[in-house]
Amino acid sequence: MSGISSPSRPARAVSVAPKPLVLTGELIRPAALTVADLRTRWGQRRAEVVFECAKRGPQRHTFEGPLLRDVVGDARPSFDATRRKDRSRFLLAVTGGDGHRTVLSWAEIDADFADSPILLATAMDGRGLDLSGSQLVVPSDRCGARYISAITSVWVGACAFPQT
Ligand SMILES: Nc1nc2c(c(=O)[nH]1)N[C@H]1C(S)=C(S)[C@@H](COP(=O)(O)O)O[C@H]1N2
Ligand SMILES: [Mo]
Repeated sequence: MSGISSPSRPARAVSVAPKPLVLTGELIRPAALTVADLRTRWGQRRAEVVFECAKRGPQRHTFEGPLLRDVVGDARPSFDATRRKDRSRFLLAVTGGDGHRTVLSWAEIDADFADSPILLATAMDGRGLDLSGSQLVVPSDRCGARYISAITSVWVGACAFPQT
C-alpha cells in the first residue's frame, strides 16, 4: 500500500499555561492564582477602554475580570483595615512576564479614596487570557503603560519612608 499515511504528529502538549500570578508582600494570606481562579473566585466586571500607546496610537479593548481591590483584599494586607490613614500608606507593584513593572497606591483602588475600578483581566475582547496571563486594566489612565500584561506578581506593602 503506497502513500503510507503516517499518523499526524500529536500536537505538542500546549499546556504552557503561565505560572500563577503570585500575591506577595505584607499580606496575611499570600496566594498564587491562575486566570481560572481569578474568573471563578471573584465577581467579574467589564470595562470598555481606550488608551493611548506612544508607539501605536489609541488602542480600544473590552476587558473582563475581578476588581484588583477584591482579589488583593482577600489576601489581607497587613494594615489596620478599619483605619483609612493606615491603608493610605500602602503601595502595589505589578510585574509583567517581560519584567515591565508599575506601581499603584492602595488609595487608587480603595473605595474611600479614588475608588478606581482597576481590574485583573481574565479576558480581553472576548478571549480568555488563560494562556497569556492576566492583564492590569486601569480605565482612568489615558496612557497604556500601566496596562501590564502577562502579570506574574503583585507585591503589596507599606511605602518605605526615609528615616528622618
Ligand atoms: N508586560 C508588559 N505589559 C505592557 C507593556 C510592556 O512592555 N510589557 N507595555 C504597555 C504599554 S506601553 C501599552 S501602550 C500597552 C499596549 O497594550 P496592547 O498591546 O494590548 O495594545 O501595554 C502595556 N503593557
Ligand atoms: Mo505604549
